[in-house]
Amino acid sequence: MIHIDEIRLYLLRLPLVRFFETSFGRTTERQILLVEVVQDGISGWGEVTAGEHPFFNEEWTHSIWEIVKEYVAPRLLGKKLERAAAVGALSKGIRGHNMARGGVETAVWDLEARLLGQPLWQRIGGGARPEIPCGVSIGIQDTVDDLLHTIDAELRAGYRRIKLKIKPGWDIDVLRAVRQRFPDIQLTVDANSAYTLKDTEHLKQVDEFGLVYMEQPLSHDDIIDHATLQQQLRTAICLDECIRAPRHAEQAIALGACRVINIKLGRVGGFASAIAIHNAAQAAGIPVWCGGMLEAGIGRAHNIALASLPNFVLPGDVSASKRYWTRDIIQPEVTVNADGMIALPEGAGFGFALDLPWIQQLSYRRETLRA
Ligand code: OSB
Ligand code: MG
Repeated sequence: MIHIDEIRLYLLRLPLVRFFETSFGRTTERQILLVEVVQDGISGWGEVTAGEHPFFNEEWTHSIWEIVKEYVAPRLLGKKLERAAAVGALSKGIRGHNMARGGVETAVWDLEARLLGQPLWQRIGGGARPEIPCGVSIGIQDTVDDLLHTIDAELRAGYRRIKLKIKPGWDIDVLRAVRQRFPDIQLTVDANSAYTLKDTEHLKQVDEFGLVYMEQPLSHDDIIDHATLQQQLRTAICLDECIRAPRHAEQAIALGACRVINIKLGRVGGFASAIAIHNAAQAAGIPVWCGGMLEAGIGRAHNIALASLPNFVLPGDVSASKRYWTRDIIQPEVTVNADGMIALPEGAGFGFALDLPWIQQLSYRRETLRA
């Protein structure tokens, strides 16, 4: 039985080892919001995956804080629940704000697994494979030369697929240069909604590069336009931003708007929703992979558990801690072996220890919420 006595929020400032640039902007430092849920002195932890600005979706660090405090926490505190899977339904009346809800929901899943002494990956029905295949997402660089060097280094580190961020002005010519240098690698691109259907002829040029898929070329909220574009492309479309709930996955699949889905815990509101999307895609023969939001260790560990479900057959964006941080907030840090795989951890819950002194040192805003 789950009954959360206390929810503690922590806001951390954590500089990235190197800037990360997408079509909607450059990030040099993350604001990481952690959620600790406490029951009888035992803690479960979640990490909110929202960005520092409402540019990926409508959420951002400070909207999360308010939504959790005013709406999500009051609906959970003092309630008795059979299972972590029931947390999502408590905040159903809140429209949108999936990342706020997901930060809390994933913390309760971690708590439940710890209370049962079970690894989180086992708790969610994962463990389909002992290690998960990893790719990297490489941001827009200052020069094509920088990009080629970065790709070379990531391939040497063992990563199994390379995803390039693209935008108008950093797309076809860049792809041509990359393919010339690396003709055989598993390659994908992600536009984060930088194009419209007016760019159809331009986008059709990606067909010559043998990409595994092109991620979210069109508007963040438009499944129908993606269906129109998919009909005119040989390259598979992978949806990210558009898929916020199982219903969106079902609709996108039915409309032929994508042939691949990127699942992110925060974007879909937590594990229950992520598992349902995974299952719907699996039933339709659509492969999925686990996306990333530049997470610190807790979010990264949750992603590792998720990516162990059977239909996560494509390498995802979950990679080693050291690509992001000089010192992560968990121990050991997430590492990737020479074959580009991350081993599932053995411990209970998300399976890594927290570096609590480091978390305390990094956090500059804290609040405890009680029933
Ligand atoms: O669209 O997948 C995306 C990072 C921030 C916001 C959106 C996205 C990304 C990434 C990075 O691609 C994935 C990662 O390395 O965590
Ligand atoms: Mg994406």
